[in-house]
Amino acid sequence: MNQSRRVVVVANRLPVRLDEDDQWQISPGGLVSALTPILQERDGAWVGWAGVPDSRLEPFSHAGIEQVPVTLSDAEIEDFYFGFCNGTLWPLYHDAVRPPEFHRHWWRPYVEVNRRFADVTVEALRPGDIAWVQDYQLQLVPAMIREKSPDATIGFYLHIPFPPVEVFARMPWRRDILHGLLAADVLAFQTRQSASNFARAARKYAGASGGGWREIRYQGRRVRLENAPIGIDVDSFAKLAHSESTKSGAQALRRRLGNPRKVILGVDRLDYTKGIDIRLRAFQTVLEHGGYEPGEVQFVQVAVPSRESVPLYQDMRDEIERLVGQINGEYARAGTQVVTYLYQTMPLEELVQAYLIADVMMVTPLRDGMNLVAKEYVASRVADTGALMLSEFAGAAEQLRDALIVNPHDIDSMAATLARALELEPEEQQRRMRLLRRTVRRDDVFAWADKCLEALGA
Ligand code: GDG
Repeated sequence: MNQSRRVVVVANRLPVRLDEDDQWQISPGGLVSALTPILQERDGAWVGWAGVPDSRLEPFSHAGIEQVPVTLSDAEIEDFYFGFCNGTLWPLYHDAVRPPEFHRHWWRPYVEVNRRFADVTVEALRPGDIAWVQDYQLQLVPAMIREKSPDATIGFYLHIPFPPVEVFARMPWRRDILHGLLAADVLAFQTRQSASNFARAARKYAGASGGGWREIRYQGRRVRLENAPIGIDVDSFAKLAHSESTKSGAQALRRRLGNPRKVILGVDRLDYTKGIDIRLRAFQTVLEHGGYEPGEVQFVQVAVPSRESVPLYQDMRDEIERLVGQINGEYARAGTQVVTYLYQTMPLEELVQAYLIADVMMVTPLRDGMNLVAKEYVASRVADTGALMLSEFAGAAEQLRDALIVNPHDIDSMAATLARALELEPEEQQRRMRLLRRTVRRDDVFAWADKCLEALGA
């Protein structure tokens, strides 16, 4: 195996963005921190949009990586990104928890933008390179690269779920999408379930053959399917959790909340897939049942602003804020809230402070590719205390079997599990957290990148 094959990552966004002083800065996040050392070592490149409309930028080098910008116009951001990606694909792939919209005037820009990403990638590829395409925004790119570079090694990773074939069936352009993906040599998914959903769809709607889900044949080629759950940079969370400044910040945060006996935490992008509203209703049900004095228990919800121009997201925000007001109106006392709601992005250190004070972490999406917040909470709980409530519909549930697994559609059972989690015995907390921490550490983001790249012969 050639150890030094160059890797060209192709993703919707570049790993860098312009700050207020017009300087390029690395965008923080697990994917970027996992891939940066790999690309640096292999003299790799990253193809993506720079985050500024109509910016016609030449390739440049930053952090030892060749950055290859793709230009998107304002209209394309509207129709490709907010339209087809987030109005069609996002809800459809998350089990249609909201009705997906199908518009031909969104599909055409999706094809055009995918074509532009593929063309820029073909330019950047040298013989022997690996093109590694990321996520649902770029599903046509593998076939578009293959057309122009028939011998290229192409990988694709889907960060969100691939839906059951009965749901995927609604997609008017289902054959085009399957054809786009099946040009890859390796298609990797967050869960076994997603890989097997894809294999079924490929057989049913694209004429692919082969039993099982590990390998299928399409137009005379073999396509390998991988179950490769993404992880986090565990050490960076553990290090922050051990640091004195994080620990004292966490104590201060708990004091600011009025030193409640129990803290429950939710951290999500504000998205209708994350089940924030149902989680609040479960908390409300626990309060209705009594047993907690005002000030004894606090629910902290961090909701990171996301896709704010999309009406479905505005509706969700209104609904959540109405519920927060209703619960506080009924159960708070002057000076003591029961729900602290933060519609903002926190610095990472403050996020870890929040993880450190959370006796119960509620991760209850209706559907989620993986959910990294669940793993970050576990990695931060270095004292082996606390309880993780995890939706059975998060990809993470295939791995984190020692969490308290819940059905996020069942408010009463969630309330019962929340009541149990709040009073979980210390030995039980420790037993579960140790096992969870072992799993999260073993399957970290570096193991994930190795698995994907090894499958590609990197
Ligand atoms: C997609 C898939 C899949 C959140 N609030 C703050 C903050 N965050 C960070 C978390 C975490 C990330 O955002 C969220 O990642 P998730 O995995 O939970 O969810 P998505 O954004 O929907 O991600 C998902 C993921 O891709 C990776 O493949 O797991 O299923 O939907 O890292 O820490 N970070 C900071 N402040 C905040 O307030 N600094």
